[in-house]
Amino acid sequence: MKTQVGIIGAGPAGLMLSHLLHLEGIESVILENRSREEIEGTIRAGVLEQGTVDLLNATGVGERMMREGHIHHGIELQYNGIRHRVNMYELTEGKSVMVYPQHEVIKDLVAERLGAGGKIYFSVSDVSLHDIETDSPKIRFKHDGGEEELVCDFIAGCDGFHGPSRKMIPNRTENQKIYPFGWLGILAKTPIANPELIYSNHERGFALISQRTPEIQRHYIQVDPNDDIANWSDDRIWTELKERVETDGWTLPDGPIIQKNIVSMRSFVCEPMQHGRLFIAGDAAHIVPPTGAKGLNLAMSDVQVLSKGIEMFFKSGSDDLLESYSEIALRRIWKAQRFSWWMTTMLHRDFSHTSFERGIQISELDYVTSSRAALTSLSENYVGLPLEWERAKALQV
Ligand code: FAS
Ligand code: PHB
Repeated sequence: MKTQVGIIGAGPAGLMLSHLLHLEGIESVILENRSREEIEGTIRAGVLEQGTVDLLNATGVGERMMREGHIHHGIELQYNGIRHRVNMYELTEGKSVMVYPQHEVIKDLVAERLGAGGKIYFSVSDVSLHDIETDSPKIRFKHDGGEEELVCDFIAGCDGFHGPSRKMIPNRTENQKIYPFGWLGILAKTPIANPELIYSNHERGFALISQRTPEIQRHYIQVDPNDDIANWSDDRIWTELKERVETDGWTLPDGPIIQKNIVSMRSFVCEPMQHGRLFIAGDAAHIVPPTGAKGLNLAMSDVQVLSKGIEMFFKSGSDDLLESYSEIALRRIWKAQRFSWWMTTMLHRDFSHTSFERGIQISELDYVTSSRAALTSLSENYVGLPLEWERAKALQV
């Protein structure tokens, strides 16, 4: 089997890359080790930056998002039982975010790819990468019980944090921070709790009130990352959520919890993000704690730079932009890492903090919610910083 770009992983990164390449007449094949139903049913991200919304619309896969998604012009920060609205729309001269579930984005991209004759092999196994330092790297895999080999010009590793691609980059640096807290996330059948997301720093720990549809809501509470979900009855979860977010005159609607799980939190960056003809993107190269809602959006910005580089290679034979892929992508990644780390440390309760450190944390919230400059900085990061094309231009590529 032969193609121009072999893509491992049908997450947001792999699917959007294949779609962008297709729009430039470049062929790709996606290899995914889970089934279509599984990837279209995985509950993960929920907030899309302005740039991701614009990308989905500009490439013709935004119609359902615009119909079913919710545009949010602000978020609310809460501490000491008081809520403070961040008017991102006003502070960024008209930018906002869209609440539209990741698995719906996946459904839209899979439908688009298959509808356009794109090749996605689901439920493959034993994926391995070979000859990545040559001009014809290969991916070997099993599918329908048969041994297959895909010969490519480039391999894009979009296989998430636990995939094989990153491990093929020799002499890489893995920068990591593990946080002493995790998130217990729920999906619940209740009406929308609040018109905008609420990020609450409470004595008992962080809480986030988010949403999905008019009938299904997504909420998170800070818990011990090693805790067992079996210790968390639905009643205990609602009691803790209400304790951390309710204010005078505002109560949190509860209801049946239809899904709950605990995730640990880390910051992770792999440098470089390429070796030979292998390029990695998305969670394969970096992980952010979800507090800044950046993971999915970073995957989308990585593949915009990568697809431009591949397009330039096939159209002009120049690999200048590809040579600088890591450098360009990492500039935006580190800025998103900084914002996600900052939001996480400002909003989560670190029970090892001294009273002085706790005082500093509360004063940080006090400063941020009372300074237009700080609110503008938070807003421009939350709605999404621009892609580093300037850097590409500076590199005359
Ligand atoms: P993905 O992990 O999504 O996709 C990788 C794909 O590769 C998967 O389909 C996997 O099955 C496949 N794969 C893996 N190994 C393979 C192999 N050996 N062979 C073939 N295929 C293989 N981000 C946000 O922006 N906003 C949020 O609100 C947000 N909330 C989150 C909440 C939670 C609880 C979590 C865990 C994450 C959240 N994220 C959020 C981050 C998340 O959305 C990721 O950043 C995003 O899925 C990254 O996309 P990909 O890089 O495509 O990786
Ligand atoms: C979500 O809706 O899943 C969500 C929203 C905002 C975050 C993280 C997750 O920061």
